[in-house]
Amino acid sequence: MSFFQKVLKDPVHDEIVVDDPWIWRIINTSAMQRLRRIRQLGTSYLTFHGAEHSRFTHSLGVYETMRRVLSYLEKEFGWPRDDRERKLALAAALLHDVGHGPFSHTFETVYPVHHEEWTKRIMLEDDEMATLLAEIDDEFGPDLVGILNKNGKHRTIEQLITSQLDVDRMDYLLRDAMNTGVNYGRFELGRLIRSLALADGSIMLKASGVHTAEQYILARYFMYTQVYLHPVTIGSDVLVGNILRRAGELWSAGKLQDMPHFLKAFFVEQSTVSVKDYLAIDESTLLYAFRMWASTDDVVLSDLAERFLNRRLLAPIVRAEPTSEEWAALRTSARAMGFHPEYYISGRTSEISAYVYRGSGIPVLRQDGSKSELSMESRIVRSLIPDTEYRLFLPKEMVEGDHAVAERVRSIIYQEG
Ligand code: DTP
Repeated sequence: MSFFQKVLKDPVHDEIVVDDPWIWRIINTSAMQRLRRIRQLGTSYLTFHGAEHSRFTHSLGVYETMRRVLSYLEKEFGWPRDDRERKLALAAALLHDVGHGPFSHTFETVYPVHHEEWTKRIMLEDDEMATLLAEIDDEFGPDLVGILNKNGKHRTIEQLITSQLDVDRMDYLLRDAMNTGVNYGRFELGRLIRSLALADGSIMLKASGVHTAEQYILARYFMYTQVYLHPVTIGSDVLVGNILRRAGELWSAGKLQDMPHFLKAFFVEQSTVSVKDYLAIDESTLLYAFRMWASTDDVVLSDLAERFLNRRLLAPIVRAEPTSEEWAALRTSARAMGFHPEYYISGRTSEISAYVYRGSGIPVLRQDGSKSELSMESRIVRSLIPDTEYRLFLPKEMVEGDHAVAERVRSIIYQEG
């Protein structure tokens, strides 16, 4: 076989090495290339202007992280055992986010299908992708889906793709920190990889790696509290959600002419949306729709779209959830200023999951071979407990200024308990 190698420069890992032409062909599928048009952090670029990096660059980074993890595990623990297992791990890393949609998490609230479901459908139903995966063997695509479903057939790969110590997080923390310009997300990636152990098919942390893991867990904690759940970003998400909701309602009622054809399927009968329909939408298509709606006849939709495009966002107020009397008074104030309360006042509770994630911690392998768990070994990790924060979002005009409505609103929102 002739020598094949592609080396891509990368701001996080310096180089991403592709030495398998089959992986290169996956990277070049239209489903993967579409990820160039989906930002990794959704609307966070409206808060951190550098956050323009895409799901594509992250997917390559996850692939590279997996490649490095595999090379370490192969040397130290003799795993993966064969080329198929290695290909499965690399393809799972590369493709794990291929089902993300525009403004990922926000779009999922309006069109409630989780991106992981789309990832699985793309693997099995997109002709180009399914054909490539079947080149390895007929079970390859279904095995990748099995990894995402955590069916236990490839337990080590499952853990490396989704767990407290997964290659997804290892890449996104570093990449998101670098692109937003914050310092919180940093940790020693090489050292963390060398702290991994493989025991009975399970990925564990060597006891000597506890401090490295602490740094990584704290990085995640700070990235959530300071970046991912930033109130301005959540407010931008709320705005996107309200735009899509208004557009959907107008369209269903036959009151909206300006609907790009690629969005129609999502507003008619959601259960009939095909993989082809889904792959046709990305952030460029959604922003095109927003541009169109900014000059549509409906004043609510046009104002909301214009606010998003020109970053006139809703103001976030951190406070307790309003009582029903407070909600009623806020709605009356919104109407007094000409704002439709259903689209201009919203509340959101953000959950900071801290350490324990989806019910499991990080298993630690002690030097004597006994097993423990990271929070048992680390006081810092033990101190991280889940938390929630409520935020109220409303137009700045309702809160700022010395007019009577703003004074009334301020007296409602700042007077608690
Ligand atoms: P995790 O394993 O951390 O729970 P996940 O939900 O499995 O993550 P995703 O790739 O969907 O994996 O989410 C993680 C990425 O999305 C990461 O880059 C952080 C970013 N992110 C998470 N929440 C938000 C948010 N509210 N706004 C913007 N970006 C977000």
